[in-house]
Amino acid sequence: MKTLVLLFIVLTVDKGYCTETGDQVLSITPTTQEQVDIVRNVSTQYETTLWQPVSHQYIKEETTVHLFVPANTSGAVRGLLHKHAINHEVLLANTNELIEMQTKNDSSDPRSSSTFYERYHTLEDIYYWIDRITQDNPSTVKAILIGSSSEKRPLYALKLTLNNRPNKKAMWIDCGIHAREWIAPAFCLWFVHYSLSYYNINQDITSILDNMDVYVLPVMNPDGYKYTWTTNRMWRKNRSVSRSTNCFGVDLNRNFDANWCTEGASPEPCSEIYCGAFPESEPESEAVANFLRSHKNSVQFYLSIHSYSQMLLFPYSCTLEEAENHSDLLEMAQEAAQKIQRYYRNIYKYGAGAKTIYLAPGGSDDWAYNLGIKYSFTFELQDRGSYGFLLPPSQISRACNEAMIAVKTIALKVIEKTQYPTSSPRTA
Ligand code: 0X9
Ligand code: ZN
Repeated sequence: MKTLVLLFIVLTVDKGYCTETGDQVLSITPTTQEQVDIVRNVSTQYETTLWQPVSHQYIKEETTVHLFVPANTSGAVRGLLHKHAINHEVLLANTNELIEMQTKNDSSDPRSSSTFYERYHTLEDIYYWIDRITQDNPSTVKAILIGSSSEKRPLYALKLTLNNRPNKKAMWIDCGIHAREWIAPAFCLWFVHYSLSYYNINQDITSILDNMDVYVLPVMNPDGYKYTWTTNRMWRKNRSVSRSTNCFGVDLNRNFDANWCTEGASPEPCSEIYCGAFPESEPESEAVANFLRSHKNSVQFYLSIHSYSQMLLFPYSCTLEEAENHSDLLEMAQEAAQKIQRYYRNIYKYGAGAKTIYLAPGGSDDWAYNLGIKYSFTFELQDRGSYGFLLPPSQISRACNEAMIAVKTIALKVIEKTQYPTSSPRTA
């Protein structure tokens, strides 16, 4: 009898109909146009969230889709995929466990302070961290209030000034435009900590900070980030209220004035890639744009941190045309990707956004580029879909270290090209 029961469980689990599954992520590969249409329908008509691609219109033949499926719809969705013989497998069997791992913050752990940067943090913790880091480093770290979110939370950018040379140039890094990409804010915190800890110890970061101030916006979309901790871990957009529908949120990376709302963005408020009512309609994107407009003479390098898929992208994403300094940008991204591969044995794709992933207008990188910040990049950090947005805390240090290598490589190149055109940057 026991063996029979066991056999039944194994069979049902194997067929994917086990009723005790939690929320899942499925990896689905449609091979015909008919299957593409079915997967599109599944992703729009059931309570699911597309992880990859970001919106149903990008689903195409022979390209793998990562679809988050809550436990209550899993039976129906998997039944449909079976019925139409659409290739699929369970990528993550129980996302609830992974979410628990990401949100567990055991402050009774005696090692907790040393592992602060290897954990994810709530929005409140990040605001508290901003307070602490500015108080503890009054001569080197300043918090600048650049605006507020649609729910009126403050947007603080940190300014790191490790060296008081006159007329210093600067670089900008923002993290967390997309709420569910938690590794991004974790990277911004990591970057600040690394800069303060390794200035005058690591030659590359010393050279960068001697030649540039750094503006770091740790959470560009605080309302969305808060929402991912409290209500829906899969939320992407900000949380602004739409007048015409019951849907919330604008995709802040479609809200900038760079071929705004053309192909690759949506005018529908319910879409994950909703471009908003007009360019910079959202206070978060407006705040960043205003800040960069008023600092465009000093900021030489713009960087926006996202996840996942391991890519180093540069303009353009809003058109298939090449940027005027395309070969420079390509060379820099290639060098950064090669270093990641050499030191961490990890592969990053690189290239112009539109050709490397998809046309996606209204992004901050293209807008910053058109403003005159000629070294403009978007990094998509780890991983390539093993855990996706639910990257375990144990992977934070590797993900951040490899991103640090890329940032350092590109920042040094920017300094070399713009400040010391014929030699390499001076070190301290
Ligand atoms: O689609 C995006 O906004 C980014 N990918 S993500 O999966 N993190 O959503 C890519 C942004 C590339 N740059 C622009 N679209 N401008
Ligand atoms: Zn993103």
